[in-house]
Amino acid sequence: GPVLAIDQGGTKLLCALVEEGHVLDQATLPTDREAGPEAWLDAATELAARWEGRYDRVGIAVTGRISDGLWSALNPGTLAIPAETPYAAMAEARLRRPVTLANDAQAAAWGEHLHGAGAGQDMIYLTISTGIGGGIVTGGRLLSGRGGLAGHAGQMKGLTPEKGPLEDRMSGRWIARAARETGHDTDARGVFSAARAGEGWAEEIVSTAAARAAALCTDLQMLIDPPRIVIGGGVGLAPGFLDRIRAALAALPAALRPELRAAKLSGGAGIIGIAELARA
Ligand code: ADP
Ligand code: BMX
Repeated sequence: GPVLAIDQGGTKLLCALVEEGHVLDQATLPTDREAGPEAWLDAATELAARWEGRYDRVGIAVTGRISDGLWSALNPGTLAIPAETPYAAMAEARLRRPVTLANDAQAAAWGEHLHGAGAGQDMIYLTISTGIGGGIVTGGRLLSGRGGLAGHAGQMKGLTPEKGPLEDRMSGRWIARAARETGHDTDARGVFSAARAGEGWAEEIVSTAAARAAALCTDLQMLIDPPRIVIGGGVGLAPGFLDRIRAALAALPAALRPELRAAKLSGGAGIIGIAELARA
């Protein structure tokens, strides 16, 4: 039967009723970033009320690290989750159904693998959104790792750990911050539309983010060498962004060049993936 699927991101909450890879109905709310886990669960419960009686399982995909049903932030700037929040137990008590909890990008990787651009092959999924998250599927298995870290590409620091995680230099939050630093008070969406309108400051920010995302993709290709890297997230799927990443990679020899695909489930990858994980 249908699964109640919840995707709690740093910017938005998406809830849906999902059956066998299909979204039957969905509803969304902006994330109240200051509110905390109880209030985020309140918001999800409120959205889910319209489907009461229609599901017997719940899947929750969240930004942040999941280990043994406990939820923690790696980057509190993406969302400030208190350390080791017992979210699976909290959600089970509230929704009175078995709850499966996983990282959002890992869940989305699984969704794209089964029903989207992953085409059932080995793949890396990269979401470029509030932060940057990732998921790895290899040999038909979704990797979660020892304690939930597997795929956290945005948390890598490369050779400049003092500058913080890579996502703080190319995510949606970075784009908004870079805009503020040039005197433009807008979010990533605003920066993309200014770039389309030909504004130089915005063009510069978008192309910097794309060049950095391209470098991250080449590193991931070296690590796993997957047949494809699937790109999702509000920034990743913004018009023109994938083409810019591809352009930045065009000069690479074919053996080193990542094969990039846009997430076929677009914003629904997380809810479809977590619904599948909850059914298993
Ligand atoms: P979440 O991080 O909550 O999962 P999203 O995947 O929608 O949510 O990512 C949110 C980020 O994507 C924000 O920084 C937002 O400004 C940006 N974003 C959303 N839509 C667009 C768009 N059409 N163009 C550019 N940026 C976008
Ligand atoms: C990261 C990290 C990841 C997450 C990724 C994308 C936290 C709170 N989140 O900073 O676990 O997968 O962001 O999350 O440490 P999104 O909200 O941008 O989709």
